[in-house]
Amino acid sequence: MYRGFYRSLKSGVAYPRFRMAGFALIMLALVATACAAPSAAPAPAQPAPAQPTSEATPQLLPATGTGGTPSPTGPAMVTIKQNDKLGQFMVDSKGMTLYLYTKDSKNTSTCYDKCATAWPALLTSGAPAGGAGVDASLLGTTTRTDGKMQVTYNGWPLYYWFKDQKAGDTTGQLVGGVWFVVSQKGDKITTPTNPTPAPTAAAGGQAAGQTVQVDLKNFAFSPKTLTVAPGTTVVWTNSDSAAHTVKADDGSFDSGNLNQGATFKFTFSKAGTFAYFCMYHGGKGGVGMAGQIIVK
Ligand SMILES: [Cu+2]
Repeated sequence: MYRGFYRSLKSGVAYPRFRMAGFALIMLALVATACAAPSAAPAPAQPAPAQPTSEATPQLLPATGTGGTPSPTGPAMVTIKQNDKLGQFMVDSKGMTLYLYTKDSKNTSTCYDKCATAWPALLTSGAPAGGAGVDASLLGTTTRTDGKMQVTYNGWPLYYWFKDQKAGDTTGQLVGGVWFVVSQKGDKITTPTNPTPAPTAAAGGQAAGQTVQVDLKNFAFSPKTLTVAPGTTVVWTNSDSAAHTVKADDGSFDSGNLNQGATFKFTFSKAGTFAYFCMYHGGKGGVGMAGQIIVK
């Protein structure tokens, strides 16, 4: 539903660039004043007008400047956004996705020069603030080599990705196998982002041969019920720090132990309803941590 919204928004916007520049400034001012009111789910319509064209550059992003040496505009604000592919992940006050770099060490950025041009640091000029869902005790800062303060979460320095153009974009996910969106707990989210969005469970059945994702998060399967076409491969990814399993009630599949970040795949070739559960936190018949795949 978000995707459809963005699509219609994109095709409907055709302002001349000089008008957009003024509009973008007004939007930045409006959004800046709204920073004091944390929101768990920024409205997609709010940040989108600031980057309406495919020519949008990182310079339009909040708190960033040119050449990877952005200037902080005040205390940074981070909050949580959700989509059905990645679950809940960290964004800035305008809904722009934030990333961690697995080559960084705790509280120390190793991303400078060209790296910092592609991945502008989330800078702050004061203690960063956390919106709804953010664990404020995990927020911190690290000083970059130019003396600027970068926001950290769970020790990970946070970055933007220059190719993200609007709120909700997560095109930096898995770039180089070292950049990840950041979970509420401050860990990398390992769920793949498909370049072409697959239809969601809410949109009805899937085309055969497709792959769909189920997240194991907060001791639940998300989505809990998924309807797919025969031939669909379901990929379960454990985003919790606790181990889980994916075990069919009828025994037709069993992942065994899945630690954090581990995945399990199963291709459903026959029609039917396949109930499954986590053997540590659920049971047969939909007890506790359980879900079902409806194949039709
Ligand atoms: Cu479990």
